[in-house]
Amino acid sequence: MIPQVQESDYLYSTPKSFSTRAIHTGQHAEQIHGSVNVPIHLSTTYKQKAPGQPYSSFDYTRCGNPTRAALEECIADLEHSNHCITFSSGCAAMSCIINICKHGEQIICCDDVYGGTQRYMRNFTVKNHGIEVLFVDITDPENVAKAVTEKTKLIWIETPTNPTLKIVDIAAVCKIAKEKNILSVVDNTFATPYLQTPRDLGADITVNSGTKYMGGHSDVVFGSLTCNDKELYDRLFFSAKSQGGCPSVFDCYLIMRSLKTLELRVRQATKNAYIFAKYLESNPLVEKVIYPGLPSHPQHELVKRQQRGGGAMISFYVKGGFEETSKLLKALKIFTLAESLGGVESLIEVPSVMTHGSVPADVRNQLGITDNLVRVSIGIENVEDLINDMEDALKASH
Ligand code: P1T
Repeated sequence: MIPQVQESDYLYSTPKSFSTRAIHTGQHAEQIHGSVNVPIHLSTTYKQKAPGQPYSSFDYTRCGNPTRAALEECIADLEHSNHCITFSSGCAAMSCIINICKHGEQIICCDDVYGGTQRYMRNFTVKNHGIEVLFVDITDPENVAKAVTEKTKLIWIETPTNPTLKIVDIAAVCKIAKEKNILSVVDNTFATPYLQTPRDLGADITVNSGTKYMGGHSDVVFGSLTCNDKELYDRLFFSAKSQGGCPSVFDCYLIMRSLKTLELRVRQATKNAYIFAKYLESNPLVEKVIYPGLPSHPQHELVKRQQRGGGAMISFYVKGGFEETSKLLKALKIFTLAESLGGVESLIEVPSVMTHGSVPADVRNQLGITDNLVRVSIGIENVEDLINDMEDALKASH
C-alpha cells in the first residue's frame, strides 16, 4: 500500500517566486541576436581598448566570465545574498573559504560532516596550514559556546548533516558566532536554497555542492558560495582567483539550465522521499529510519522551523549487518549503487565504505556510521516503483 499524503505533510512553506527568479535572474536576452538563453562565452581572454582598459569588467576568464556572471547573479538571488562565487566543485568552494583562515587560528566544525570536508580539514587545514579544527556536536548550540576561544575564526555548519541527517539550529549557532565576531558558514547542499536559506537565519556564507540538486542530473561537478558583505566577498574572491578553481563555462551553462527546474525537482523528490520514508518505517526488516521530514526524527520541530520541507535524503539501518546490507544492494533494480546525491535518479550507498570511508573508524562508530547504515537519495521516479524495488530487495536480503 502506498501511503496517501497531502502537500502540507511534506512542504511547510514555499519561497516567493523561486522558479521565476531561477529562470530569469541574471539571464537577459542577448543584445546582438536576441538569443533567449545566455550564450556560452568560451573566450579565456578579452580584448582591451588600451592597456588596462577592457571593454567591460572582464579581462581573463579565471577572474570573471559573462556566462558565469549571469549564473552567479542567479544563485546569489536564490540564496538571498548579494554576492556569489562559483567553483569547479563543492570541495573547491569549501577550500576557498577555509583558506581565508590563517596559521594559529581555529575552526569549529560540526562533527558529522561530509567525508571530503573532513579529509581536507584533517589533512591540509590542520597538518599543513597549522589551523586547529575542533569537530564538535553542534546540534546542541551550547557545545559551540563552550568550544569557542579567542582563536576561533570560523564555524562550519552542515545541515542536514551527511550522512546521519542531524539538524543544526542555524539561527542559534550563527547568533553565537555573530556575538563573538566569528564567521559562520552553512553547507546548504542537502536542503538546497529551495528548502532552506541560511542567509535569512544569520549565516555569513552559504556553500553548495552544485554537483547535487543544483545540477540535478549527475552530469556536472560544480560548487558555489554566496555572501552579503562586500568586504568578505572581496577576501573570498581574492582566495578564489588565487587558487584558480573556477568552473568550466559549459558547466556554468548546464547549472543555469538545471536551476530552472530546481523547484519542480526538489518538490517531487521531497514528496517521494516523505512517502518512501513512511514506507520504510513500516517495514520490519528496517531497524531505524532517519528522515528529517518524519515526526520520528528527534529534531523534527526544528526542521519545520528552519526548513521548508524534509528534503529527499533518507538514511536507514538495515536489520542485520554488512552481509544483509550487501545482499540488499545487489538485489535492487531501480536504485543505483553509487556515491553522490540530488540527481533525478535514486541513488543508494553505504557511507562507512563509500562517502565516509576516509573518516577514522572510531569517529564513524561514534557517529553511528556503521556497516548497516544505508543512505538513499530519492529521485523523481514513480514512487510506487521505488517502494516495490526496495520491498523486493529487502525480502531477498534476509
Ligand atoms: O563533490 P563536490 O562537488 O566537491 O562536493 C563536495 C560536498 C560538499 N558538501 C556536501 C554536503 C557534500 O555532500 C559533498 C559531496 N558529497 C558526496 C559526493 C556524497 O555522496 O555525499
